[in-house]
Amino acid sequence: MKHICIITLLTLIANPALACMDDHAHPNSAGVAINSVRLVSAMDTTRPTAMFFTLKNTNDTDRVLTAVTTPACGRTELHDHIKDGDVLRMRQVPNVTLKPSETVSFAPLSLHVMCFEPKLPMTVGSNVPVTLTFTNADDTETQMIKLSAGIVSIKDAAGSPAKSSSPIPAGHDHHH
Ligand SMILES: [Cu+2]
Repeated sequence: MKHICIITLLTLIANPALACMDDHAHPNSAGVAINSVRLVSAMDTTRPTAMFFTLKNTNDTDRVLTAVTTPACGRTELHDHIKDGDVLRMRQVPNVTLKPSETVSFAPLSLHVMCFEPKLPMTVGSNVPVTLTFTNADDTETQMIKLSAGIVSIKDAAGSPAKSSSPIPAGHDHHH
């Protein structure tokens, strides 16, 4: 028994990278690392708002994001921006494909989740549940990943991956 333990320990020492990859290569059942999930606080229920995040496909095959839903929004759509002459216009896309090892950022003026009929109140610094649905390329496997989105103000919408896992600080009121 002692002998086996020593061998195991030596194996770990010899392959620290392997041990590390085992811990982190599959952050959820979809094999897609999801970071910086944030929903821009809505001011009223009639004006849509947007959700952003960063996705990294850790699989060696394609993964396809097909839907993002949250009870904070009456209805959601996946949107992209396309250049129409000099103007950037939004358009709905049916899904977003992540190539193996590809990182895709949903961000202002780029891909985003459009949140129609936002539910109020949306307090900056609070969290709402969100579900991301992924499939494989031939749509034979579906994974629904549940996590939470932080509510951010419009000025913090661009976000940064470094801030992702820490709580979003509330803005300071100015004082006289
Ligand atoms: Cu949009």
